[in-house]
Amino acid sequence: MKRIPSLFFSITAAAGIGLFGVACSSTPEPAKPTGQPTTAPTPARTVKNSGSFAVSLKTEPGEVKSGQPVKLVFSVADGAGKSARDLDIVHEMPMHLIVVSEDLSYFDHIHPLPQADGSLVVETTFPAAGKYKLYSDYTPKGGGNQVGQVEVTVSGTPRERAQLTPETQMTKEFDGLRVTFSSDKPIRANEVLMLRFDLADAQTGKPVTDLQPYLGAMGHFVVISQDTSEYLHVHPDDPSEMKSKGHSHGGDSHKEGMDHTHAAPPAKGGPNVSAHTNFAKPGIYKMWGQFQRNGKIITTSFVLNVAEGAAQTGQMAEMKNGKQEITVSVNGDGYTPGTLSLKAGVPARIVFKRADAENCGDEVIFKELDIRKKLPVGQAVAVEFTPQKDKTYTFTCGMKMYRGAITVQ
Ligand SMILES: [Cu+2]
Repeated sequence: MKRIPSLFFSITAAAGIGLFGVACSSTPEPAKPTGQPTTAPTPARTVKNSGSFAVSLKTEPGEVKSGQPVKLVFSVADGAGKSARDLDIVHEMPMHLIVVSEDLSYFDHIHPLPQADGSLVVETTFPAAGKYKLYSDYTPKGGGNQVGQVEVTVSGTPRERAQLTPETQMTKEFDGLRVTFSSDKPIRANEVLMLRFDLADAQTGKPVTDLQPYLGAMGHFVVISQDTSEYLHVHPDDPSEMKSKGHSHGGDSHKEGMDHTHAAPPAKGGPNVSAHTNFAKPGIYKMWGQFQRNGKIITTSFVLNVAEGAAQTGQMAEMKNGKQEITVSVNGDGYTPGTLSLKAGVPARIVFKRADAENCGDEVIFKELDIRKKLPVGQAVAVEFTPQKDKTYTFTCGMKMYRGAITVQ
């Protein structure tokens, strides 16, 4: 498996500025050998995002030890390196942070809160030594959704590495909740799939109808590839899903464990929750689903084996006014055609047409070209660039649910 270098920089635990201990001992202790090579300290761990923003992480204390609380301090900067403080409140929070261990056996979903100095802070405790991956999911005003990926190495007592084995049983029980996972078609890469979770009470076997919204949705799903390079955060298609608006978390007085209150009266949900997604590449993935019932968050998980997608031959472009041109239509099935074939060195014009509002393709992002365009319904929107030899370009919708690829000859 290959990591995507532009998305992911690995930085070891010796980085980070040790300021002062949080709730733990303030007596400086010599660092214990962790089996990890130590490197010269750098001011902070910085990662580039999929877009033009970057998030940096500083830990307090600098050395992160298993079983001991640590403060995670995030700072977001725009392409020019300027602090970007104005983050949209998405699902009631300015930043969602997903923490997983390298073997994907440990999962946490927490929320760094804005401080007076513009940073976002959350306290956490890593349960065991080893490497962890942190995904910071946030949306700077007008900048679109960003995911920063950073690795943290934790010293202390290690834990045995867990095997990631695809499920053979698609019904599992978690905290009194019996969850049956299914999909509308075989799980293959590069296809828009509907993932469905049927929920029953483990004790009575009765379908659950008293699901409560959690952070403005009936469920939150996070999907991560075995190599941790691919990250997806999806939400249910549920029409009763509540929109969070203006739920500000400004100021620095917020404490960990704050109550996520909802302005609207809670709607009841269940017994099934479904969401659409699209796996970029084949392989093993772990998927976590979070639901709320009786005020308690229940985290469920399934390990999936995503098969190779059907072989796709690229649609050839046609020459028009000295440019190679292709029209791509956007609808509930994604992009048609989904694979385009272009000639190197010839200016290309790709025209997107979004048929209706019944799909999430309201913007198109060309990651490699750093191009992001809104696709108003019924309007033709052109993306122009000159493809380079032997390159592959990809395009996705804002939520990365729809994916397209361009091969260059
Ligand atoms: Cu969250």
